[in-house]
Amino acid sequence: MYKRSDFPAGFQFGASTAAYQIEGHSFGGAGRTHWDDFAATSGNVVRAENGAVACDHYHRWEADLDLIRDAGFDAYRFSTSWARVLPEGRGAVNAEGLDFYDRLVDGMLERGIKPMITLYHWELPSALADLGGWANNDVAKWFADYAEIIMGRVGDRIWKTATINELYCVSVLGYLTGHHAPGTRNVRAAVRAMHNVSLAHGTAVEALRAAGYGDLGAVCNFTHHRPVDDSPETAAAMQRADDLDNRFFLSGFFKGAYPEGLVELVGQHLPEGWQDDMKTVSTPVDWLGVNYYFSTIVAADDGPWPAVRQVEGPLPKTQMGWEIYPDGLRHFLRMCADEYSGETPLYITENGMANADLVDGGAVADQVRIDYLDQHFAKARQAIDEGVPLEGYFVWSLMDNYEWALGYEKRFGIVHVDFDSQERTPKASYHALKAALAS
Ligand code: IFM
Repeated sequence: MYKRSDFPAGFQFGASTAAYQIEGHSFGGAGRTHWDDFAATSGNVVRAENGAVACDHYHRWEADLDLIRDAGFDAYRFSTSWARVLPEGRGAVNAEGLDFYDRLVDGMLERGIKPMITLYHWELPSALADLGGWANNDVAKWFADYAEIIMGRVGDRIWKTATINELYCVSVLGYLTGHHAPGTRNVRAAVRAMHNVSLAHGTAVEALRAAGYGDLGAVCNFTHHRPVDDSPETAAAMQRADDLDNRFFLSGFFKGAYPEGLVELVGQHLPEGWQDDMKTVSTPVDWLGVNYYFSTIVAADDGPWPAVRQVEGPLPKTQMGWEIYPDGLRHFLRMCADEYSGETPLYITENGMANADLVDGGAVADQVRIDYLDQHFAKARQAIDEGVPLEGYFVWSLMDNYEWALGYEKRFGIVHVDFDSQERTPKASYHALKAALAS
């Protein structure tokens, strides 16, 4: 396996998680979220599972931080829950929630782990969802206010700050496909949400910068596409898919404009005066996070925008059914640096795979994950050799957790979690990473 010593000095290795996926949202006075509502609606989530208990990290965080330290990770990418800090989304603060994140950050520092915070990883307070959530223009201000509150408490000890995780998933999966909360399927709401989530990112960066915080970043997810054939129809579908999946948010952040083709097709749904917001959307960031998992085959579809269909591909697949295509990681690192972010430092903020892992005799043999990680390390290293300013890699995820609409059965962790007993069992991949980071 690639080792720490195969990467430049100072390259940071870390593990990622997210609040709703691990904490246990029924503990500590957290407010209701749109994921609780989505999961309580028949047919949305496998077995209607929710994040009420999840990995019980709210009570087990010290042992979980020990696992991060013992693996030799430099940093921990965690997220704070908006609804835990502000149960109604605005107004009264839940002091217990702020105290929890305060202890958590101190716990990282005590263990020599750098805290990388993500301010929003999908648990919108239900009270704000009632007002239209990300489809409501006011969400940018609401989000920036929340960002200032949480940073006011822990920001003095944070290594790096990301605003919103995977703006694509927040807006497109939440409001176009309806696969994620709030489960809306409406093109107008979706396009508005895409803009509003971009504006919320920029508004928060401006507010935090003005308040004196630095090392502020954005985190985008990317999907690699291969054409089903070489027809002009497929080429056009590839462009629509790329604009929507990979370029919309990057273009907003780094060019202050959205892809022309996309604006031509659905720009009529953008909120009035959206052009005036683009200065805020593109307020400079100090780093960019790249989340990458898989590739897919794209074909043209007859339906309305984006008129794209995915075709089953031949490559080995993960438990999610996602095709493993390590060179996609290099592709997007190059695309970001060459076409958008330039010299801005990049971090791979998520990469990993789900596997149907089982504990056998106290061990979990996940060689397939070790291979996956190693192949992606090779591509990260290649990108650095090609000149990409890549400064770190975070594995998704530290431990098995709530995989959103797919409930608890998709296991992404390098640590196995028994969701009945909450027992943690480091997998072979955890031990392999530990050895790689020690050398
Ligand atoms: O579990 C998710 C995470 O919340 C966001 N990025 C992708 C992961 C795997 O689907």
